[in-house]
Amino acid sequence: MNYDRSEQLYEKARKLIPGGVNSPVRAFRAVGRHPFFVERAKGPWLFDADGNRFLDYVCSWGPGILGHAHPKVVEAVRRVCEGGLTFGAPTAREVELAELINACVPDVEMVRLVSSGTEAVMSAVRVARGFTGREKIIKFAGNYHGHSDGLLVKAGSGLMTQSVPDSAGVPAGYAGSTLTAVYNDEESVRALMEENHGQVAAVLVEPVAANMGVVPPVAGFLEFLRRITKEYGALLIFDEVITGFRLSLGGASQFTGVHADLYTFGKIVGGGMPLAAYGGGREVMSCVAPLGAVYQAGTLSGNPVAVTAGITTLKILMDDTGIYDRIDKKARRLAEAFGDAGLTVNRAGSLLSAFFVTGQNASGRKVENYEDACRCDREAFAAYFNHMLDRGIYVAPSQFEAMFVSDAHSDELIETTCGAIEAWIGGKTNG
Ligand code: HOZ
Repeated sequence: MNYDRSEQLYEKARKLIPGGVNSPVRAFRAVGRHPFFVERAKGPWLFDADGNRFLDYVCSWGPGILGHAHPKVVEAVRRVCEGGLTFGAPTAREVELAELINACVPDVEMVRLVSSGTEAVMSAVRVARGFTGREKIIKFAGNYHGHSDGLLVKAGSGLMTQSVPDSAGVPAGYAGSTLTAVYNDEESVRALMEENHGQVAAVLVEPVAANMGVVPPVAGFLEFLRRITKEYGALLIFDEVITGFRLSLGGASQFTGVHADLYTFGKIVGGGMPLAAYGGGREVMSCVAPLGAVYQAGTLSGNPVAVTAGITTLKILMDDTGIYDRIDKKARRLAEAFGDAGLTVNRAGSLLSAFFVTGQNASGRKVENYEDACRCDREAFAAYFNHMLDRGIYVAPSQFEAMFVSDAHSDELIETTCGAIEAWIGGKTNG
């Protein structure tokens, strides 16, 4: 494939934008090549500045559950733009989106709309602190909750890709009230709760971790978190920025049967526009200003264009009852292909990861936490990424990001992808 135009753009971008990109993982550093620059996208396809076409399993890192540029979403956005792009004042649409979120996730009796997942989680943590009057929070190594200061501690996603668990520039005092437990390890949570008795405001968790690759909770783990938070008077926050409206219409609480006190959403809830949300029960959310003393605000919060994209997307998901079964089936087929290729596969619904785990011991091949994920062979992952991209298939350029399946990925395209996975293994065996 020819990448001349992308190369030119990258050269220019590096002079103007740190690393040439507006979010680190996009720089493709972990896979030893330069990024392609996207010009447009439609359905399951991305088209770059050189006219190359890629079958897209990144789906904008999660929002694209319907595929790119769904005609109904695009039309609704086009129409709303005519009436103004931002008002900084309440609209009927915000009420409608709040109603839809509540219909999908009944635990969310009240919701605040914000502009990014980072903002949603940062605000939910503030609410938990304001509500409980406590300062500390427990998070899990390898879980990623956006880039607010206190949450960049043993974080997943781009920090794992760059092998830097903690960001520079975060004052020790901010990170000091963030305690880190081991995902899927009950004892590590109980020990922190005991050591910090009466000080923990919340346990913050990705109910299905998807920023150290996909790592589902082991049986009973979320139920344990629900019990122990109640026992110690802390809140349970589900960070559903990735899993919300993805695992099921009701997200992780419907998928796993475990209910949290606070939820954060992003990605799908904005239908491809910059919109995120946090919410929970009426009592907890009544802490938020102007009702209560927890302050949070934003000029573009509830932006009418983003809200319209979110409403339209959620309505499509609510009307099309078969969608979750379809994407689940497709992801299962991909998981089979990775499994046949001898890789460790983790999957939850339409989220999956193939892990290039090193070591021969079968029990050592499970990936259940940050340490397991860190043992993966990054060079082997990079070789696989490049093999797929050379065949026009774009998977996330990092071992530690999820593979997303959309409704626009036809069965035929899934089979093509399985063929490319088989060819990669074949090439390795023959080589
Ligand atoms: N943190 C997101 C991935 N887990 C953002 C990636 C991006 O948009 O570059």
